[in-house]
Amino acid sequence: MTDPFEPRREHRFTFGLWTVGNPGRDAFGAAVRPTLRPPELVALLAGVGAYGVNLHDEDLVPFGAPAAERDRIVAEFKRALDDHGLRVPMATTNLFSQPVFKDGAFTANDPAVRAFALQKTMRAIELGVELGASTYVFWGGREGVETQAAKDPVEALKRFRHALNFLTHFCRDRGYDLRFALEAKPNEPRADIYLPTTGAMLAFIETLDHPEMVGVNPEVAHEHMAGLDFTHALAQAWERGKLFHVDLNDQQGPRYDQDLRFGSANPKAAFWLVRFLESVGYEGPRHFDAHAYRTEDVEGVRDFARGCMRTYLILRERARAFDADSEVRDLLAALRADDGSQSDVLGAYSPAAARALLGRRFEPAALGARGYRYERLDQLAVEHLLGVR
Ligand code: GCO
Ligand code: MN
Ligand code: MN
Repeated sequence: MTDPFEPRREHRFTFGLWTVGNPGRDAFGAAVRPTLRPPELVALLAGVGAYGVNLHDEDLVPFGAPAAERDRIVAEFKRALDDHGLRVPMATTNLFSQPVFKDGAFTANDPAVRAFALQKTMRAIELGVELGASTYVFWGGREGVETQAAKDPVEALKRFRHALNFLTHFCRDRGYDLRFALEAKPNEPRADIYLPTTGAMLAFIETLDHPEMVGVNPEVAHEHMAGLDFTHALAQAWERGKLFHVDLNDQQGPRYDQDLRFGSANPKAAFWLVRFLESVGYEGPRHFDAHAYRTEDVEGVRDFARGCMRTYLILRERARAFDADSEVRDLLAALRADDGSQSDVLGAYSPAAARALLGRRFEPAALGARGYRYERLDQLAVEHLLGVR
């Protein structure tokens, strides 16, 4: 029998070069795994059933590499993609590793740093387009502060807006068919980062010159670091047609960004988010922005990557089983029951509807006495999740 949870190309799972390529370096210790070259990472991902690979400019081309070297590296990478049938759906810019970006990039106080950040991003966009990317991610990296003395927060927003406007105009001028996806994170590596949540990004997007080109890339860990519900972030983005990309991983509460294997820390939150993505018909890539435990060797990295994808597929199956369960269906039908008796006042506003509503008598005591059966419903979800139903 074929394994229904075996990841395959058609599932559209993607990983960043920086995720499976993470050699385990952290703030307290050195690398623990060999640094695999990008073509080797392409082979590794193809071997575990991924659909594509995403990258920062510097994951592929070292910072400051001369043009000839860049072209050689890109050609070799493209050959590896062709040989293994992998795509590059998303690309992004590293605007955080080099010392020049220690005060941020688009929001840095030094105008020369801001201009350099724009130039680096334009070149990285050219690289992404050359590799066939259709989504371009902007994660703020160091766009923040340790002290409010450092930057005027209103000015910082204006700078960030200027940069995004400049880059949308650049893409339109060049005829690039790219959509931008803004990724929020509340903190790390700066003490506080601007536009810290997906909701903040969504409000900001409406202030841009070309909001139609710009959506979001919510990340599980980042919303959880802010103590927020990830499915709500997804829903707000989806409802505005702004869910352009998603970063799947896991996180144990508000602490440093852990980038854990998808579903490994909060399987229940992962269950709800998979159910959401599948039920609304999200068609973008399912991107894993996570990395293997520092205890792992390269085989452990494969275990990690397979684990992310298998857990997604298992949760998808569990969510379908939950929604097909007749007891769940009955409970949900009862919750959604509507006898139409309020439809005259719950439609669009009109003076007549307002008059009708002001004159209506309600029975708040009776309404308040109702039990909603959410305990039973949630227990059913838990039992499906735990595999006993
Ligand atoms: C992080 C971020 C990054 C971004 C990546 C792509 O917390 O480090 O999640 O991994 O997703 O830079 O923009
Ligand atoms: Mn992250
Ligand atoms: Mn991310």
